[in-house]
Amino acid sequence: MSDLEETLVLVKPDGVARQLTGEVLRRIEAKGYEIVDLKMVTASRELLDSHYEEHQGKPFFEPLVEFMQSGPVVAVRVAGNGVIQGFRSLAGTTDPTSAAPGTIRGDLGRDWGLKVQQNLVHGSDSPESAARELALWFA
Ligand code: RTP
Ligand code: MG
Repeated sequence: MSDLEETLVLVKPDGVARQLTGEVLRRIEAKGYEIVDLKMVTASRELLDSHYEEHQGKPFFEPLVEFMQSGPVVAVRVAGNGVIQGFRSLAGTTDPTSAAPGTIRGDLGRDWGLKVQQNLVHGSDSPESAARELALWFA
């Protein structure tokens, strides 16, 4: 049975700065997902306000948006069967401290003195989010 989806993956500024873009892309491709489109972006405040609209008003919103503007991010359109939840499985849980070994955040995330937002990657969390986010980042 085919469940072909597209999702938005972001390599966040910490991932780009730590030169882990290739490692993230390697894991996506090794799983069998297809990289359909890719670009490096320095995100505007407006883009990030829209991207993270579900988190507006939360205590971590401002630090998160500031962090996401601290350097370029790599935006990736990824296709594959069940890729929306599948990439989230590859990424691991939000906090790298507790993310499982074998995941991007579990293997590569660091927790000495770093904030939870510095968790290397973003992946859309539903078909609705994926469609909305892909339209924002690949307008
Ligand atoms: P993402 O959206 O980046 O794929 O990650 P996620 O679904 O696992 O996490 P989400 O709840 O959507 O939160 C978005 C990003 O906000 C930062 N965050 N900080 N308590 C905190 O300080 C906190 N909680 C979340 C993380 O960067 C998270 O990825
Ligand atoms: Mg999320």
